[in-house]
Amino acid sequence: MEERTLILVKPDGVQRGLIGEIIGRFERRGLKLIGMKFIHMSQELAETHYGIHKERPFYSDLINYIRSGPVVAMVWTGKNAVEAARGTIGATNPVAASAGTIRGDLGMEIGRNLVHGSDSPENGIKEAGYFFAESELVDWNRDLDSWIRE
Ligand code: IDP
Ligand code: MG
Repeated sequence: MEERTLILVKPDGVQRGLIGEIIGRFERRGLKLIGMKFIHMSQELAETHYGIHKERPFYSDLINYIRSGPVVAMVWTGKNAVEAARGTIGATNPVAASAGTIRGDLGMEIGRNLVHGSDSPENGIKEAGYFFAESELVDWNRDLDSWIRE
């Protein structure tokens, strides 16, 4: 299976009208979109998705943040999709994120950092499965691929 990453445009990105701006960056990078939905995450989905952070002091704020409005959930695929997407997203704290990244260009605070991206190929597969049934993911040929991939 091709490497996958689960990307969320978080509620601040949606509220600020940055959905297109954020999606455009992944699209232009050369990642390939195979699934997308616009949802308000349930408490259960939020707790599953952020289960690894349960013991962290910011956990309840994080759950409230991710459930404070709708999110755009997407699965993007490609060779090294996880690492490429993390690079496009930038460091967790937008203040420390490099200019040219989503967070470095558009964010100011760690608790409003606009976007989620899976942190390993294993978690990419796992997190994609929290949000999408396999039947909701689209297998398609992108004519441009020979200009993006060797
Ligand atoms: P990541 O999103 O860059 O992978 P993680 O360490 O996995 O960062 O943290 C998950 C999310 O939790 C972050 O994107 C951010 O929204 C939030 N978060 C992380 N650390 C802090 C913090 O110190 N204060 C408030 N929120 C935090
Ligand atoms: Mg993370």
